[in-house]
Amino acid sequence: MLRYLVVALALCATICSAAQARNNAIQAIAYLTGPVQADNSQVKGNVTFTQNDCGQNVHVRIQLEGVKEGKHGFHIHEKGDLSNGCASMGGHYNPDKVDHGGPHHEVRHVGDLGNLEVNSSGTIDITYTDTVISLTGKRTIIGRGCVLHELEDDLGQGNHTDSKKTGNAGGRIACGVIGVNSEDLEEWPCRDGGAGALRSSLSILTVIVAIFLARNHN
Ligand SMILES: [Cu+2]
Ligand SMILES: [Zn+2]
Repeated sequence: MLRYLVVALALCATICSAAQARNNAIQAIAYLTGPVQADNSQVKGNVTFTQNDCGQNVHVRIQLEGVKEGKHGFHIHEKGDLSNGCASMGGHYNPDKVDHGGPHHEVRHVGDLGNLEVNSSGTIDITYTDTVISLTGKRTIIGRGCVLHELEDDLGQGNHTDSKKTGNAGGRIACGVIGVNSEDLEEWPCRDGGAGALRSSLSILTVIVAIFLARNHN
């Protein structure tokens, strides 16, 4: 009897781990564009966001062209409203109502992604990981705005009156709405704590129980 139980538990552990390994990354995309400039250049390109499971960090890939050389503030803004171009996307996404900061600061807007540094080619293709934004749960950034600014974001460290609000990053030179780019919606929205974390602890627990039972039996 016990032997069957051990086999059943081991089987369950295998199935649970298989479910864990399933490719269920959640992906979102924003196509950014800006107005055509006097020199005929235009900022455009994709920003893709990938979250491998509920509650995990988000990998952000930024592929843009037509950007002037230098540092440019880059944020998630609260609205996905393009009715008046980038101007109608509202302020930085800031559900905690705190001061503006940099991506690695303890105090920051959820939407504060810092600066993009662009070289003289005007193109950029970088990937970085952010620990605050999420594609799931109550604070999903999906449906909100992704905005590139004319100037460098001072990350809340400047003397300007706007420093603690916007980083004084100047005008909005390109923007786009963050949309779903994923077919697997099974996990949405994540429960608090994350379904991935729950599955993971369940399968570990099952393995421990199976080992314990097998030992006692022999
Ligand atoms: Cu902004
Ligand atoms: Zn901000």
